[in-house]
Amino acid sequence: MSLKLIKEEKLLNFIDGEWKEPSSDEYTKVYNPANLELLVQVPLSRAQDVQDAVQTAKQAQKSWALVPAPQRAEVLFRVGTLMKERKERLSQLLTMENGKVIEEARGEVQEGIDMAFYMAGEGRRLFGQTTPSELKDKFAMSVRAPVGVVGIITPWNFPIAIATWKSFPAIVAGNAVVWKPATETPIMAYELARIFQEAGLPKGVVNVVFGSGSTVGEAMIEQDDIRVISFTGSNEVGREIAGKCGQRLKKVSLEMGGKNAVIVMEDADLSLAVEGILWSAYGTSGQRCTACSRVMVHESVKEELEDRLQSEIAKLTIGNGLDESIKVGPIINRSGIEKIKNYIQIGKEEGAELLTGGYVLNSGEHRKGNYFAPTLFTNVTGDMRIAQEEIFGPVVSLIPVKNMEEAVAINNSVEYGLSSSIFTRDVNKVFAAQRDLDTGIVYVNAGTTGAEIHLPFGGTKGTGNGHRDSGVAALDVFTEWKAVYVDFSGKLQRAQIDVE
Ligand code: UN1
Repeated sequence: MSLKLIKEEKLLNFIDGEWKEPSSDEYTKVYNPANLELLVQVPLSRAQDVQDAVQTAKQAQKSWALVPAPQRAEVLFRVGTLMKERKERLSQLLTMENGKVIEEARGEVQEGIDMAFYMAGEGRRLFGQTTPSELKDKFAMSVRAPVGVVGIITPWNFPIAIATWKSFPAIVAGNAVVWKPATETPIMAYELARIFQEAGLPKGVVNVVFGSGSTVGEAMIEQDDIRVISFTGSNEVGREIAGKCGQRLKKVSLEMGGKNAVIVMEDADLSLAVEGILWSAYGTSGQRCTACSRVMVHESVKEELEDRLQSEIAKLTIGNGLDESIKVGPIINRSGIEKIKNYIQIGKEEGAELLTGGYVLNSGEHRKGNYFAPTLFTNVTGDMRIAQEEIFGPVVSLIPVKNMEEAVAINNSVEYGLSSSIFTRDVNKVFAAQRDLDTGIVYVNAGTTGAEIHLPFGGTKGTGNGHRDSGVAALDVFTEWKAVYVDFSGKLQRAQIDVE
């Protein structure tokens, strides 16, 4: 299946409102993971391109910051409208470059549309506080000021949604953006840049520089004029970025994955739990930061859950996500497949029992793409590597437990803390679990995926460094608090001293 939705064979960087060749003249090829067809070539830019983008952004930001926020928001309303008009085209392109099935691609594009309208609304809020002064005839308030130029580094697994989570709050708050999208999924960046252009975003407010993390990402960190780096990606890379940004006193916001778990208690609605596990574990082929990869199940319902999951897994259709009947798409690339294969081996060696899956699908239609069979291990213990480390594939480990306390302790025993879920009908367990689960997101009677854009997104421990994407919390990443004191007494009043 070959849909020629974009004309370009080579994508270009987007700097100062124009499409520019990279200074390197080097490109890398982007393939559709469903059939390995060549989609486009993407620039491997150099530090010089980043510098050009930053200089442009710096100039553009000065006048953009002076545009009243409600007018800045008008651009986002137009961006949202254009995304809505192009939803189907964007979704198809997203499926082609990322592999996620078309229904999920539509969901991801919708997430971006929602973010556009939500953040456009912030143009009329961007709330600060007014507060009394301790002195007479003095007024005190805090306002949000833009930080200046921000750098955003986005992953391939949500190439448009996460780009909107980071760029839209930055824009509405009066910043300019230098954006490095993942080289695996450049088409969404190209499409979004075109939408910014058509929506009338002034030149230079958003700049896209394609290329590798080690060259372009590194150059972004080294640019003193980039005051914030917002990154979503691996824990390993995130730590490196944080270290380098720390040295430079650059603010850095990190979102680095998870080892998310569903807890199924003895009183759970098992049909609902099965649906929730299937959707959050095998949807997106497990390539979500929020994907469920562990299930702590009460021992009294373990066998029934195993049986039901196995029979539902057998019904999952796997293939090219452009086909509406397909439920599970491909894995992004060969190295993703290799990583998953390696964990299957580790699981077997650790003594986990493989119930289904555990192999690469490489016959018939599947031969052409990167497909991995949905996999279920059971009799896993919480300390096994397959229950501790992020696999980023369609692999679930069932861990039998005796009670909720044990399940919560296992949930909290991993390095990550993004999302967790509990299936129970007991209100006491619900409230205790939401308090005790050490994750940034907790679901009750739903799987571990499906965060909504007006709530904070992120997590504890190795998932992040205390910041959040999405919701009002995102504004904290892209603004500086400024405290403003206005003394209208006509005399010099000294705080902490001239008080009766
Ligand atoms: C991610 O996997 O990095 O909650 C983002 C969800 C989606 C976002 C996932 N709304 O699963």
